[in-house]
Amino acid sequence: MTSIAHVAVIGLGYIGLPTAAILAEHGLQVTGVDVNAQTVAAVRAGTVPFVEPELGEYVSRTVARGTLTASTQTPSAEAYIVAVPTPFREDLSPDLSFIESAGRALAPTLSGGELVILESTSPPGATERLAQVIQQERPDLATSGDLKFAHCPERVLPGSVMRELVENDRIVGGVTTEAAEAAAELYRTFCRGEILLTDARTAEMTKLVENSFRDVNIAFANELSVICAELGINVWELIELANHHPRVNILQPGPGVGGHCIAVDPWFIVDAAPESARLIRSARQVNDAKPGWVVDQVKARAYDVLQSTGRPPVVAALGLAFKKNIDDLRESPAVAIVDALARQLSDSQILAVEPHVDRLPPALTGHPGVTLADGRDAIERADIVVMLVDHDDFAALQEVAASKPVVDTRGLWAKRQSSPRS
Ligand code: SAJ
Repeated sequence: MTSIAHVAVIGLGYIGLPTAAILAEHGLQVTGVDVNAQTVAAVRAGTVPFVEPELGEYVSRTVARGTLTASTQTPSAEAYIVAVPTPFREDLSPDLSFIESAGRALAPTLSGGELVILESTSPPGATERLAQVIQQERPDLATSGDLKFAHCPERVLPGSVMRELVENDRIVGGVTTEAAEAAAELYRTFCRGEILLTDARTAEMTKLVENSFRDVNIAFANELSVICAELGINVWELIELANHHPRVNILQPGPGVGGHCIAVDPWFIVDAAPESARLIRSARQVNDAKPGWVVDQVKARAYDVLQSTGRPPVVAALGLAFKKNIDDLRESPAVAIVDALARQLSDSQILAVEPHVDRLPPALTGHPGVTLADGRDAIERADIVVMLVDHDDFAALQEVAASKPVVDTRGLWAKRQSSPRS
């Protein structure tokens, strides 16, 4: 059992808020801290400022019970969990400024003996850097050496966060063994998975490696999709067949890799070891090049339509989210592709279909040729169909597109088998 009764969770985003709510659900007194006053007001009112299944119930219940509160100011607490963003800069190096300012904001509230956990995905050495920032602010506590620092990366999948927080195994890396053990006890209050202890740098690297593994595997699939297009082979069937081998598990090609993690975290490894991280860098480049390849595929078909009809084609773009069955359009390759098509086929009309949103994202509102449309209607009006997200809703629309040129980047419709030659 943890002896910690009051936790401050700094950063009420996709990870911080669920973590705050689940700790509060298990009886700890939790203060969620965020620089955004609107986020704080939403949580105080028992509501959630973004979509995540089940999170709303946890927040409203714990706020009503009084175990979860929110503030723009960091309070004194026995443990602090820092879950702020770690974006990368233009030169692809990690930006630790949010972590450092969280450290500076919490330093004055310390009195000695507290546990400070970094949850933000971070390059190796970031937890030690956070410790350094805090110790510089509080030289009085630095010498006594009894502040405890640990890194506990999250690995929950957006859309299943509340379940995965409880069920997933958890890596806990301490700057000292004592810190790792204290952090492990805190996570045991709600985590039913195995809790594995290590040092802070290994924990930081573990998280980066997990996402890089997936990125490299997806890059392999994306490279295969380009090769197969050249060779006239159905890549979906190819991967399905190869995956019947007991030791082969190739992921799926797509229009590129989106989201806030897999397309970002590998760069932290590249930045930390630029000479040696050759495969990891190359995978990022392959995945980042895929949207441009998709645009070229659509443009080739647009040229054919223009040649045969004498008018610019209407394009139906199916899906804008960064992956299937979610409403999150941020860092989405589908949005980047529609944006590029709108620029490069400026006389064409582009009918963007995204059943999970009711308005276009800001990146697309500036293009007069792009409008949000219903799936069936868009396909019926289109000369070319480009499938960008494999939302379940789109599976049934294959027939409507039967007679049209289709660029299926996800294989939702193209997963048919080739027939053997007789
Ligand atoms: N994608 C493909 N082909 C695939 C699988 C995914 O093109 O076979 C694309 C998706 O369409 C999407 C992108 O990759 O654009 C990322 O989607 P994802 O489902 O692979 O991952 P995220 O970003 O939603 O969540 C990942 C997860 N990491 C791993 O599975 C190793 C999650 O467990 C992490 O907690 C999360 O990153 C994070 O926060 O780091």
